Amino acid sequence: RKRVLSGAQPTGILHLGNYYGAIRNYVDLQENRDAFYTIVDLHAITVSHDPKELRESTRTTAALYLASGVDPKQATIFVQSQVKAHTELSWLLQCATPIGWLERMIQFKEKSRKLRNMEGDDEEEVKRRSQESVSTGLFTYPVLMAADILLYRADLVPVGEDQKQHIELTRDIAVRINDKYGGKKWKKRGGRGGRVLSVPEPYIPPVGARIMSLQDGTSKMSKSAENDASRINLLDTPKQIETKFKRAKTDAFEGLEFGNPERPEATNLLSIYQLATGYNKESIMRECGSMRWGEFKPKLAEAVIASLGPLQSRYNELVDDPAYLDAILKEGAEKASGVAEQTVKDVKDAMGFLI
Ligand code: AQP
Repeated sequence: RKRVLSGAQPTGILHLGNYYGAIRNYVDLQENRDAFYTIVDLHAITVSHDPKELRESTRTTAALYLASGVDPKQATIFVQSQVKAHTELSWLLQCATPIGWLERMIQFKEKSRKLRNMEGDDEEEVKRRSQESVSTGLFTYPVLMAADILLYRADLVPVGEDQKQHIELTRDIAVRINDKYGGKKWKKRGGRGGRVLSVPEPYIPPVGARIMSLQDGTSKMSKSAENDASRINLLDTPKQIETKFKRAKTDAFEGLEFGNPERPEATNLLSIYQLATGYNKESIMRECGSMRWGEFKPKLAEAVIASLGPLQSRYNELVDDPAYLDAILKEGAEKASGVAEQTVKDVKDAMGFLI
C-alpha cells in the first residue's frame, strides 16, 4: 500500500484554508492508503510561542483532525514531538543540506521579514534585525519537515500550494542522501533497491490549494495573521461566520466571476462557495453570476455554516472525552515510532554510524 504523510502546526485553530487545502484530503486519502497524520508541534516553536497555548492547540488540532473525519482505525494520528526520530533524522539531514537551498525558501523569507517588522532590503539593517528576532529553527524548519515526511517513506504528501516548495526541497534532500549513501554500498548492507530514502510527491488539490485572506485576496488565509476577520476558523460560530463574510473585502465590478486576475476576492469567495457546496463552476455561475455582493455573501455564509455544522458537533463530543483523544495519540505515537525508528536506523547505517 502507498504511504501518505501530512501534518498541520498547532499554532491556533485550523481555518478553512487548512481544511480545504489539506485536511479534507487527509480523509479522502486514508481510505486506500497507509496514512500517517501528525500534529507538528516542533514546528510551532520556530516562532515565539506560549507554552499553555501550545498545549491547548495541540489537543485542539488533534480533535479537529478527528472531527474532520480522520479515522484512527484507518490512519495513524500522532504528535510529532512524541516520536523522537523526527529531531534525530532532522540533524542527519541538516548536515547533508546546503545553506543555499534553505536561503531560497519563500516561507522563510516571508516569515522572517514579518518578524523583522521592516520594509525594504537594506542589507545591514536586515542582518542586524534578523540576528535578534529570527530563530535558527525558523531557518532549518524545512529540513525538519523533510524528516517528518522521509521517516515514513511517504509516497504522497497532501498539502496546500504554499508547501509545494518545501516538498520539492524534501525530494532534493532524499535524492542527495540516496546519491551520497545509497547505491551498491547500501544494497550490500541489505538496503532495498539501493535507495536509502523514498522520494515523495506532493498531493495538491485542484480547488482549495490556496484559500486567500478575507481581507486581501492576494495573501493567503493564515493562522498567524493578526486580524481574525481575515479567516474563518473551523470553530467559529454561525454569527461569526456571517459577520466575517459580511465584512470581507470585495470589489466594485458588476456581477460575480471566477478567474479574473483583477478580482482575486471574487475568485476566492466563489471558490469557497464551490468547496462548501460541492457544486461545479458552471452551475455556480448560472446561480450567482449576476448577483450583487449583498446577495451572495449571506448565501456563502449559509453554505459554509452548513458544511462546518457536522464537524463542529463531532468536535464538541470529542472535547468532552479527553481520555479518548489521549489514547488515540498514545497509540499513534507508538505505531509511528516503530516505523520512524527503522528509517533512522537505516539512514545512520548508510551514513556510517555504528548501530
Ligand atoms: N490558505 C491556505 N489555503 C490552502 N491550504 C493552506 N494551508 C495553509 N494555509 C492554507 C495548508 O494547511 C496545512 C497545514 O498548514 P500549517 O498549519 O502547517 O501551516 P501554514 O501553512 O503556515 O498555515 P497557516 O495557517 O498560515 O499557519 P501559520 O500562520 O501559523 O504559518 C498545510 O498543508 C498547508 O499547505
